[in-house]
Amino acid sequence: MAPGENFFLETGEFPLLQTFLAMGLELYLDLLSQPCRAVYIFARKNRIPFELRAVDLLKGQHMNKEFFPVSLSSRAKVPVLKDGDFVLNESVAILIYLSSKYQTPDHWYSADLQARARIHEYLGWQADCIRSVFGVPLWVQVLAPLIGVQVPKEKVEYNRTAIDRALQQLEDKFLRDKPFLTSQQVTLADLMALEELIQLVAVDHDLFERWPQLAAWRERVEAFLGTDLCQEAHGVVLNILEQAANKMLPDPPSEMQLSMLRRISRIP
Ligand SMILES: N[C@@H](CCC(=O)N[C@@H](CS)C(=O)NCC(=O)O)C(=O)O
Repeated sequence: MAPGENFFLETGEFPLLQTFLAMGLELYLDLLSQPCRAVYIFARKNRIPFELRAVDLLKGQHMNKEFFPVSLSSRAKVPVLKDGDFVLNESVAILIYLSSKYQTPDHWYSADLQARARIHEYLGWQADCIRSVFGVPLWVQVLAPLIGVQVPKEKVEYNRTAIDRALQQLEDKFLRDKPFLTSQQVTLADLMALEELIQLVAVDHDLFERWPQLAAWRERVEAFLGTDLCQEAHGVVLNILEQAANKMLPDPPSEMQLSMLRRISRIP
């Protein structure tokens, strides 16, 4: 292991260590989730020490008090940050908290008013135009079939159109002729966008071939983050088709199936 690489810990077998570290930073994450990967990569890249509390969504662990105390999130969603007694939901809030508390390099979340406003402009747009759209193909191809559901063709078509529209806007409205989405350097916007795009690539490996400008942007962001970190963080989701084909994904428990059905019914 390279020096400085051991800054996160899994402490399940060491209760004393667990108690000691409970005073420090804990991150409840499942790397299958886009916002969780953004938080994970940000903490790792910035060498922020944290205890990883892995929550396997497909096994319904976010609904199980043993893995995910109710006090952490009224909505049973990851990511969650716990810093001593302070509990924080929402990936963007978590990223901003970490960037301020650990004074990460300014380019991530610039102190410059207008540069910061551009990051929020992107994040607001992403919440409207990407968040509910880019995750759908994974539901169509992997998650819905896990519980025996097929998403209707019209919805799949509608989603495809919405994805293309959003990708075009990413290039035209945000990237334009800059190296990164909102500035000349990597920001929280690039990290959040990359993780949403990775969710698409997981089930459409050739996606970036059709979007060369975005492909070049992805290369720049990943080169900055580091290949090893990206491979580690993206490995789970990028292998999901293979795992599904080999029947290696868990059967979601019944309480999880209900919430999956609700999520599928919200696909427009
Ligand atoms: N807006 C939230 C979204 C969190 C979220 O939707 N998390 C999903 C995983 S991507 C989750 O925990 N889903 C579990 C469920 O809804 O049952 C954020 O950015 O943190």
